[in-house]
Amino acid sequence: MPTPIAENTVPWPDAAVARYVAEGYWAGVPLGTLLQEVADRMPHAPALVDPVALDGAGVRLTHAELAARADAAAVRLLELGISAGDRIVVQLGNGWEFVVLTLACLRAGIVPVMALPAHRRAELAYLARHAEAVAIAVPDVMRDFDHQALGHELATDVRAETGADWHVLVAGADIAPGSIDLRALCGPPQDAKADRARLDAAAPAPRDVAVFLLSGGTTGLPKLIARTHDDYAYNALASAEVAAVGPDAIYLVSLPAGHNFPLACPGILGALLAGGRIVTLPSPEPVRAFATIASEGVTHTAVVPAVAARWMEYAAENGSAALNSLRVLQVGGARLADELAYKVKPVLTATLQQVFGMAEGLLNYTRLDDPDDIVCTTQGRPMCPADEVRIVDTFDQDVPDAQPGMLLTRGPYTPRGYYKAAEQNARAFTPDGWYRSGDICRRTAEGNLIVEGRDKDMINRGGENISAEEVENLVYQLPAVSQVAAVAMPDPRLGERVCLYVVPRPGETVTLDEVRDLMEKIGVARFKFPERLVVVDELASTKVGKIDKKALRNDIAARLASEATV
Ligand code: OOB
Repeated sequence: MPTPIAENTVPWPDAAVARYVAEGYWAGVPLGTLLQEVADRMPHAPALVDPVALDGAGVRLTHAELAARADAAAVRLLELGISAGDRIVVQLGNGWEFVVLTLACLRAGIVPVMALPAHRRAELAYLARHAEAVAIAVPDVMRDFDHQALGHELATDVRAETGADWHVLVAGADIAPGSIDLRALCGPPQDAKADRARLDAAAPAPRDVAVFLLSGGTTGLPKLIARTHDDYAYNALASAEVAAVGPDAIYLVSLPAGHNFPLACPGILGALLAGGRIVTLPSPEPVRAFATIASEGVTHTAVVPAVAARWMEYAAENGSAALNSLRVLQVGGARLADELAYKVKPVLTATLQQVFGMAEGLLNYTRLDDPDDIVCTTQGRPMCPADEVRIVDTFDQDVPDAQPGMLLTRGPYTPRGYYKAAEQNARAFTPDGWYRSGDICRRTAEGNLIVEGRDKDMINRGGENISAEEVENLVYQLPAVSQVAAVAMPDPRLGERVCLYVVPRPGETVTLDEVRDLMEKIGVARFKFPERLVVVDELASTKVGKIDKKALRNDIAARLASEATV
C-alpha cells in the first residue's frame, strides 16, 4: 500500500488556513466538482478541441461530453483497482487523453504526478518510486521514442521491488499486450448518471492533494509539489480573471501540458473553469500553431520567451494575419528581454502579459491594462492580495525597494514545503514558512517585480529549469572525471544552455560526446544534456573554497563573445 500523501506533506498553519478560508481564496470545493458545475451550467458549449488527434480526424468535446468522459474514465480507473489517494505518473503529449485523464484523476481523488514528455528512464523511475505511484500513463511512441516499452520496463522493476500490481496506460494506436488502452478508458461513458453518482458520493476533500507538480529544483533530484484542490482551484480561477479568460476564451495549449503554466495559469484548468474552450497542439512550432490559431479562433495562449521569439521571426516573414483572433499572449518561464517584449504587440498584434511564476506557487502577472512600459520592462506583480513577498539580503533582512535581493514568498497557493523532503525543506523554506525562490528580484515603486538573476544553482534552458547539481552528479559517474561544474552559458535563442567545465584525472581526457553518451545510456531528459564542454586544469574557487560558478559563467560568456567576433 502506498503511504498516505498527508503523512509527507507540510500543511499550512491553522491561522493561515483560517485567513484563506475567511477571505474567500479557498472555496472548499474540489476541482472535479467545480468542473462538473461548469458542465451543468453550459453543457453544449465547446470545451476541448484536439485538432490533430486520431490521425488528423480530431476530437471535439462539449463541456458536458468532457465531464461525462472524465467521470467514465475515473470509474474505469477505480475499477482497475486504482483508488483515491493513489498516484499515477502522467507522461503524455498534449492532447485530449491528457485532459480527460487529468480531469478523471481530479474527480476520483487520484493524484497525477505531472512528468514531462522529455523525461526518460532516470526521471520516471525516480518519480514513480518517490511518489509510490501505482501506474504510469504514456504515449505509445512519441518523437521516435518508445514510451510504451519504457513504461513496461519500469513496471517490471517496480513489480519486482514491491510485488504490487502496476499499470501501464497507453495513449496510441499500438497497444502492446499488458498495456491498458487509454483511448478506450477515456472514451464515452456507458452510464453517465451512475458514474456521476458514484463519484459525487466519494469526492475528495478540498484540502486533499489534487496534483503533484515537479519542481525544477536546485538539488540533485526533482522535488514534488503537492497542490491541493483549494489552492490549485484558486490558482486557476484567479489567473483566469487576471488574463481575462472568460466563457468566450479559446485557449491554445502548446507548451507541455503538465507544466504549471499551461495547466493552471490559467491554462487548461482556468479556461475550462471559466467555461471557455481549450485547443491542444503537440508543440508551439509556428507553422501549425499559426494555422490553428486562425482556424480555431484562438484568443489566448502561453509561451516561453524562446517561442515568442520564434513566432515573431515567423510573423515578420509570413505576416500576422493568422493571429487576428489572438487577444493575449502570455510569456513566462524565463526572463523575457525588454527589447523583445516591446516587439510583441507590433509584430504579433496581441496584448503581452508577462508571467513570472513557479510550480511552488506564487504567480506574478503584468495586468492587461498596465502601461506598455510596465508590461515590457517588468515581470508583473503578485496575483493575490494575500500573497506575501519579501526581497531580502543574504541575512534574510529586507532590502529597500528598487534594490535587488532574493525573493521569499508565502500565500494561499504557495505550499509550505515539498513532498517527502524534510532535508530540502529546511533549506528551501524559512522556519516561518517562506519559500526561498532563489530568484533575485527588484521591486519597483509601483510594486512590480523585475527578475534580475538567480541565486540558485540552476540553468534555465528556454523555460526548462535544470539543476546543475543533478547534471554534475551524473557526470561524476565517468571515471575520467576529477571535478566538474555545470553552468549556464548565454544563448540568443534559448536564453541559456548547459555548459560543463571539467577537470580530468591526470593522464585522462573527457569529451562532450562521452558525457552525452553516458546521459543517453542512463536515460536522462535530453534538455539536460550539456551542449559544450571546457576542459580546464582547475576550477576557479571562491574565498571559502567553493567552486566559483560566477567566474565560470563569466568565462564561458567571454569565450562565446570572442568567438563571435572572429
Ligand atoms: C514556471 O515555473 P517553474 O517551476 O518551471 O520555474 C520557476 C522558475 C522561477 O523561480 C524563475 O527562476 C523562473 O522559473 N521564471 C522566470 C520567469 N518565470 C519563471 N524568470 C524570469 N522571468 C520570468 N517571467 O516557469 C512558471 C510557472 C507558472 C507560470 C509561469 C511560469
